[in-house]
Amino acid sequence: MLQQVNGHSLGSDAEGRASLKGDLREFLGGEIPLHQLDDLTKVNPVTLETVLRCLQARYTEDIFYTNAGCTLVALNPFKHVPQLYAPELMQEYHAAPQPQKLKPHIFTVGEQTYRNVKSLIEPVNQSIVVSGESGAGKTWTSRCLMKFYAVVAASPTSCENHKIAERIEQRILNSNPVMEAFGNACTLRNSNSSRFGKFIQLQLNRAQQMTGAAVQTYLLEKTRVACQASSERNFHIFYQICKGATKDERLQWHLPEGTAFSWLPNPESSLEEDCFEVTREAMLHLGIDTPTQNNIFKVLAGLLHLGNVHFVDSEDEALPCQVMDDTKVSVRTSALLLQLPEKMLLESMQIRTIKAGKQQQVFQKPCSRAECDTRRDCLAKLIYARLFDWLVSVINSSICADSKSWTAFIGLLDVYGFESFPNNSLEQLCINYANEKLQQHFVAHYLRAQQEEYEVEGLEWSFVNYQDNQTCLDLLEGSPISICSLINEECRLNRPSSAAQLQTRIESTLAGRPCLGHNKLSREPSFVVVHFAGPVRYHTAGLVEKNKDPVPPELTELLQQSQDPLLTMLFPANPEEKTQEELSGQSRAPALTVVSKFKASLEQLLQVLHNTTPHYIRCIKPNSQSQPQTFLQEEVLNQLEACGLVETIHISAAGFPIRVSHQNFIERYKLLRRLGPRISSGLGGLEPAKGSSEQPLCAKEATLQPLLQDILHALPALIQTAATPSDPAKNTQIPLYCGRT
Ligand code: AD9
Ligand code: MG
Repeated sequence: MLQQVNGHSLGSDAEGRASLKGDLREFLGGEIPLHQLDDLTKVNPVTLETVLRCLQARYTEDIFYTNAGCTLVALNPFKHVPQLYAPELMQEYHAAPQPQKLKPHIFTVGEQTYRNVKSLIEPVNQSIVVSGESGAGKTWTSRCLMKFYAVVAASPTSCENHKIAERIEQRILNSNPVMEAFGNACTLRNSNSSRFGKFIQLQLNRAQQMTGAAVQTYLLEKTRVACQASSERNFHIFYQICKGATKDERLQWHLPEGTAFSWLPNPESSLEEDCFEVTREAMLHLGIDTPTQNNIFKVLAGLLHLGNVHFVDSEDEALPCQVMDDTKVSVRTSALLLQLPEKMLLESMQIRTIKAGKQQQVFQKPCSRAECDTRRDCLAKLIYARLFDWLVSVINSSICADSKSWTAFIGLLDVYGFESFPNNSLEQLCINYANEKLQQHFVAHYLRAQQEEYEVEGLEWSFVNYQDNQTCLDLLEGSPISICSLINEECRLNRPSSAAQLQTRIESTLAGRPCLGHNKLSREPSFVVVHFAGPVRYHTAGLVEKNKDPVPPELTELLQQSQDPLLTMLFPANPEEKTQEELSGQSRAPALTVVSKFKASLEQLLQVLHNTTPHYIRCIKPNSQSQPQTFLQEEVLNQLEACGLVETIHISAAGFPIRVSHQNFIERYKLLRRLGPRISSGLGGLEPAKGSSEQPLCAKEATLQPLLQDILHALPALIQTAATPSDPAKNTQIPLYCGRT
């Protein structure tokens, strides 16, 4: 029996598996088992159903990678497959004359980018965009690619900074456990979910050795420090210290075994929390010595105790609300660990300082219980976010090569996947906005640009339709009015009922926009955006406040009083080093909102990506329960649809897979003009023709022979085209061979 999903008829899961072999002939009219189809462009006809069945057949046979034209599809095995990532296999792909002829693998993409970097004219920066929904395997894939480059691009020299002589690639790999301990957490979708975006540039010298790396992070979900959705957890590092601290450390950090912390929900065991030693070891290798580490962990313990401080309403409104009796000890412990005066710590949460009038007179106002809670949480977020940024800068200073020692980079982009929870807020809006931008980059770079180019070049081509997400991006960020601009506007207006106002304004000003969904069912103020990956309802309660991300100046001033060496470094008392948040609290300069900052950093990222040759890996999650051997058709189908995989395959199947700029082509193959007459008579020797004044070809040129073989069949036309471009100034792209099957 077939089931109907999104208009596509599908076999049930069990039936799908049982009937795979039978389906084969129907799809191919041949004898090749479906699971042996390495490239989805060869599935015939290319439909969602055939693509799905091919992927399922391969998954059933434990084959997790499949080519889809320009993209590699990676199915998450949800089990360890060590032989798939063995160093010997890395070497095999690296040594292969044509790695694309081996089984599809992330190492093929890795090797391809590695080879592409080496251009005869100038090194070409490459990027690998790893996408997919939360838990699909993006971080895993990026980690494996980093290991691949560490093997194939190993540098012969070791670096001796920080008193530890070791290879740079090892140090680069060490950045992963540290960043994951501090930036990943268990969510409903993934027990090791990245709560920040990451772009790492692996820097290569002319000899193609990895000489360093630079990490850029995006929007850490800092609210998680003080607030975790039900069934979710705080950042791994908090659990790691609670579980992994030694007896002595427990004493120093005031973490007696079995202490309950409000900010450590769901303390049941997980794999990630057993990694304290791994985290510490990696930190050490990155130059963070043991005393500094202990300082970091002590501050984190201070935050845990801060989370146990709870307030009760005061009976007299003129008085600040008080700390609950049984949590007074938590104020004391937290102040001790953060090395802050206890009274000042408490007052910074209980009393608001307002500056008003031309003279900037100072008034003090007692805070309500809710305000005290907000200020406590704000303090924790402020410290954690600064600590995270500092860690990233330490990592960068430990792994980044100086600009003279590298000539090109391979960028790996691992940003949080598309998210849709029962309750979505500003974090999800930013995450999904980033995914829309990346999808647009893919569409613009591959689906649209390629087809437009064929048209310009006068190639025979029938246009393949694809889902363009421009309308969604117009809704999110377009000018003059968009969801982002309205959220920013609400921040500026600073109205008390911003949640309801925001909903009303979105509904009235943006009414009729195709990607603004209907908002009939929700009782709470919200709006729905129809993203390329599906509709998401965003609740507006608290959204405007989060966008402002206000930091009361008293809190920064408080932290500047700390005697703790780490906090002193993170919050310098020198007013010249004041950050924008601090300044905005004291001056009238409008603070940049979270959305504005995020938008700016995304634009920067896309600029970098535009200047690289991009490669795409689409990670697919076969089921949402993280179970091995379970392929849920509906769930996979939704992901295939969301990323427009079928359209990609159509274009890849019909298009020209390799494009080279005119200048690069001439440079690379000018040798052919000399060889041309001899090639046509059977490749001849490398000696010049008798009586010719040409020099004999040198050995280096002779190594180009395999390349020449590749394009022999297209040679006469190519030489003609390359030698006489219609408009050389246009830098015409030359399709090297046609991929039509
Ligand atoms: V999120 O957007 O950060 O929430 P990711 O990064 O897409 O997400 P991640 O790489 O963390 O997902 O993968 C989720 C889990 O799937 C991992 O913790 C592994 O347990 C599992 N996984 C992913 N890929 C592989 C693999 N190739 N082999 C084995 C895998 N397990
Ligand atoms: Mg991740």
